[in-house]
Amino acid sequence: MTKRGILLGAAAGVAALVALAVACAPSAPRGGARGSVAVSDLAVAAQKTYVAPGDLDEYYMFASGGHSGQVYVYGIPSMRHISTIPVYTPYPATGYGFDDESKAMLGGLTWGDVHHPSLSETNGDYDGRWLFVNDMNGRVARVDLRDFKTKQIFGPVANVSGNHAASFVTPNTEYSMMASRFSIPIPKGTVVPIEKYATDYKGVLAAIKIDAKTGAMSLGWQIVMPPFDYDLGDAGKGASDGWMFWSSYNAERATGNLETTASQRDRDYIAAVDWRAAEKAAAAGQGDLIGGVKVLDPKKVPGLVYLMPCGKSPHGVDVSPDGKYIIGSGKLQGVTTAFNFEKLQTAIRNKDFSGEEDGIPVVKYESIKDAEVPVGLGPLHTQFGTDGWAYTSLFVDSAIAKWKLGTWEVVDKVPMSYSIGHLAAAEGDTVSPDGNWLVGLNKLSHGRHLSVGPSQPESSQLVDITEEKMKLLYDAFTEPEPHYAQIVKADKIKTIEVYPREENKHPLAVWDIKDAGVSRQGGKVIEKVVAVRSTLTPTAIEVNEGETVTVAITNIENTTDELHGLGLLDYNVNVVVDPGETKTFTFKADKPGVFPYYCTNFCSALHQEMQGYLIVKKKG
Ligand code: RUQ
Ligand code: CUA
Repeated sequence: MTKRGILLGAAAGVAALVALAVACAPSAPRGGARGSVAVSDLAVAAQKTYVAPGDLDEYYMFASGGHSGQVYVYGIPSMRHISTIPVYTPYPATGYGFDDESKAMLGGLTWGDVHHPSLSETNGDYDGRWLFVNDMNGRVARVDLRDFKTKQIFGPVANVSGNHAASFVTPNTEYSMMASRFSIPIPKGTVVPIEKYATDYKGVLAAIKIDAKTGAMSLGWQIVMPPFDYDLGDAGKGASDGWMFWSSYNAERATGNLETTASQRDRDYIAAVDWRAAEKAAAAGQGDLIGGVKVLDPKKVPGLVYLMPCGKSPHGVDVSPDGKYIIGSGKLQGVTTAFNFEKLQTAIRNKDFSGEEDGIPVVKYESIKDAEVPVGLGPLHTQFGTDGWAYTSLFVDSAIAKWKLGTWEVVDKVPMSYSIGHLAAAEGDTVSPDGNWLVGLNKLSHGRHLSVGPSQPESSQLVDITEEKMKLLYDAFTEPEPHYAQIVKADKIKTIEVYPREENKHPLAVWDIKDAGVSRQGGKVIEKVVAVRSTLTPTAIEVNEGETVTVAITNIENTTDELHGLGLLDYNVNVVVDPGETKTFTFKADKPGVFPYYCTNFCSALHQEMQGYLIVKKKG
C-alpha cells in the first residue's frame, strides 16, 4: 500500500499519531525553533512524513555525495537513508573498489566529486533504467537501476577539465552532457603561462553518447569555447528539444582572485548549443584533432553555439517542463531571469546580436528575455511543479521562492533553516513534475541536530508543495555533500534481488562445490571459490610465496539478501558477492604464513563458521 493509501485507510492509526504528536508537542521546543510553530502544524507534518513500519516510501531520492564520491538513496517522504551506491570511491561495505572488476573501473583514482545525478529519460520522463553522475575529474558514471550498481565509469574525457556542468541527459537519453569548469590549455599536458589565460586557455563542452539499449557511454562530440567557467546545464525539452544550455561565470576571462576579478561585468553568459547541429557536424568529420579527439570550433562551424547574456555570475540554468522557458539565476542578484526559447530562435534568425566572443554570436539580452522575476537574494536553482509553478532556491535569503511561469508573480516564500543550495522536486526535471514534494539541499546544518563536533553533517529539508503555501515538514541530516538530487516515483524502478544464473557469463564462475579449487596457468594461480551457506569452498588455499593469485568467488545462493563476503586478513582483501554473482580479486602472495579468511556478511546461524585459511608456503 502506498503512503497515501495507508493514510486514508488507517484513519484510526493516524488519529492516534496526531494525538501523540499533540500530546508530545508542549514539552518539545528544545531547540527553540519549534516555539513559534503551532502544535496542529506539527501534527500535520508528522502525519505527512510518517511512514509506518513495513510501509514503503512513495519516491526514491538519489542524492549526490559530493567528494565522498558516492550516491545516496533516500526514501521520500520519510527521508530515511536506504542505501549507498558506491561510484567513484571504494566502499568496503559492499567490497566496491577491492575486486578486480571495480578496481579496473576506478582506474587508480580513489576519489571523485559527484555533483549532478541525472536519471535516464524517455520522452522527457524518467524511465527508471539508469542514473548518470558526473565527477569533477572529467568522468561520468552509469548506475544500473536494476541492481543499483555502478556499471561503467567513462573518462577522464580528453580536454574537459573540472567536469562540474554535467551529467544532464537529453529527453531521450541520447547524450549525457559535460563541460569544463576550469578552462585550461588544451590538450591536457600543454603548459601556457597564466598571463595568456584570456586567449590560450579553453573551455570545452562535450556530449557523451549513450547506447539506447545498453546504456554504454562513448564520446559523441566536443566544442571548444572561450575560457569561461562552465557551471551548470540543462537539456532543452518539448519546444526546445535538441538544444542544450550551459551557464557560465567569468565572462571577464579573469584569473587570480576570482571573487572580485570575475565579478566585474554585469552579465555573464548561458551557452545555448544546437546539439543536433553539433551531432551532424561531427558525423560529417568536421573538427580539429585535439588530445586525440575531434573538437568542433564554433568559429569554423557557425550555427552551433550562441551566447545568452545572463545576470551576474549565473549558477543554475533550468528549462521549464514545456521547454518554453530557460531560467537563469545570477547568484549575485535579486532576480532570476526567464528567457523565452521562441524569442531566442527569432533573434538567431534575425541575427539580433549585440557582439561576439571568439566568433560566437552574443544574442541581445532584451530580445530574448521575458521577465526578471524578483524572487529574492542569491537565486541558485529552479525546480518545477504542476500548473506552471516554479521554485527557486535563494542562498543568501536562505529560502525558497514560489512563483508562476508566464505571469511571473512571486506568491510565497518559505525560509530554509540554513543556506540552501540545490533543491529537488518530485519528478522535477521531467516534462510532468508531480508537484507534491520539494527537498531543499542545504549547505550548512549547524545547530539543529545532536552535536557531533566540528565536522557537521549536511542538512536537507522536506517541503510540502501541494497547497498554496509551502510548508516545511521535516529535517534530515544527509551524507556529505548533497549537491543535487533527483526524486523519482518508486514504481518506476524495477529491481532484481538475485542475479539470474543464466546471465552470469563470468568465465571463472562455478556453480557446484566439486568444481571449486586451484589451477595453475602460466605461473599464475587461479582459485575458484564457491560461497553458499555456510562454507567458503575450498576451506584452505595453498600457494607458494611470490605467486600471483586470482581468486574468483561465486555466490551460488538464489535467495534474497543471502550475501556472502570474503575478508582475507593481512592482505587487504575484502569482497562481497550478491546471490548469483561472481567477482575476482588478484594479489601477489608476497608474505609467507597462514592467513585466515572468513565471510564478512552475516548470512546464517553458522555464519561464524564460514571461514578458511590461505597458506603461503615459504620459498626454497
Ligand atoms: S552546484 S548549489 Cu555543484 Cu550543482 Cu549548485
Ligand atoms: Cu556467508 Cu556469512
